[in-house]
Amino acid sequence: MVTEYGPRGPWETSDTSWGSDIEAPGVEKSDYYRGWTDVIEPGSRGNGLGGFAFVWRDGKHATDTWFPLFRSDGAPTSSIDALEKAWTGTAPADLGPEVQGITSDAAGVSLDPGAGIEATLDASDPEGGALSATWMLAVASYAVDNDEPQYCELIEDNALSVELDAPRQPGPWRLVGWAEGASGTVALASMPLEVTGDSEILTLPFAVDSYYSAAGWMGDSDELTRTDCTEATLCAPICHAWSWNPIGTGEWVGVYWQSPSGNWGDEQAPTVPPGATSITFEAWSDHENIEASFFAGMGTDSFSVREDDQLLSTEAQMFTLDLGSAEYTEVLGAFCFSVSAPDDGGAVNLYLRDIRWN
Ligand SMILES: [Ca+2]
Repeated sequence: MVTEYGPRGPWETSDTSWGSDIEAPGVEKSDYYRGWTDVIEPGSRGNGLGGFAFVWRDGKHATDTWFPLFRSDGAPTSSIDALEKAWTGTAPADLGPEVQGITSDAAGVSLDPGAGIEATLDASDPEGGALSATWMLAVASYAVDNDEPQYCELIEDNALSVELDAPRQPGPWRLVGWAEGASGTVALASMPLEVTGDSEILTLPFAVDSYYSAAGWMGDSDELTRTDCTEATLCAPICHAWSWNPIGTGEWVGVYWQSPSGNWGDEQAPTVPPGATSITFEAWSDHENIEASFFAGMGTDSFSVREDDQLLSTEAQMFTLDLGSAEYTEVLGAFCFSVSAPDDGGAVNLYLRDIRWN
């Protein structure tokens, strides 16, 4: 019995010179599943009981690509074709794309922020069918052990060859290309990118989730748990969902977005250039009239903006925090919310989406 089998983990594969994990392209992942099912097929050694393909679920988020056999929007990957053949003896009539990798002038080089990149997804359909592509720029991390949504952005070009701009924020990134054929089955290749420059200085405008973590839990946070936003979209603006079961009426709970994660003031915070005018975001709840406060700036920050008595409803609403007169430089707390327990003291779900410094 093989209790789980699949592609090698990030801890087993080679890294780039700057330390990013190198993810196997679609064909290589399919080969791992095929290889394992050949070995453990019942009868092949006389004692095989079978095994569990790792892992039979959707990606939790668009950036959770390493192990899931389904993309975050539910599309099956070509690795499932290999499993179907192993399990039933018959491959699907219309096989998914075979993706060998990405060819790009940005492979293995240091990029300036915003540099032009050309990339081609080396993909084909086994039956010779047409393929389209979905490209995304994502943070280098794979969310293998992390439920927190991570930043990514879609590139609005569905051709197998694209031109795009490198991220403007220095750091390790990756370019992910998904090929899709008529069957709806998808397969990816993933290329690490290195953007060099001063990573302590952010570039406006920015999505708060691209540089800050929703890690600073406060108040009645022992009763706060992460849940999922229900959207099954690919690389949508990051949506956070929490379920809070207050220990009583009169309680409150809050979350600060921090950089780096867990920084309450002991570590250097990123510098944000002057000129930001507002912080915008959407917020809602599963209850009507949940009372919320929204703020930015904490601890050693040289500014503080705050809006109290904001009411959340069951529909997503856009909120704005005015930064017009805020004199900030390093920003420790880029965003924060707190909410009060509902009048009945019962459990409440909270949603925050697409938090941006403009
Ligand atoms: Ca096909």
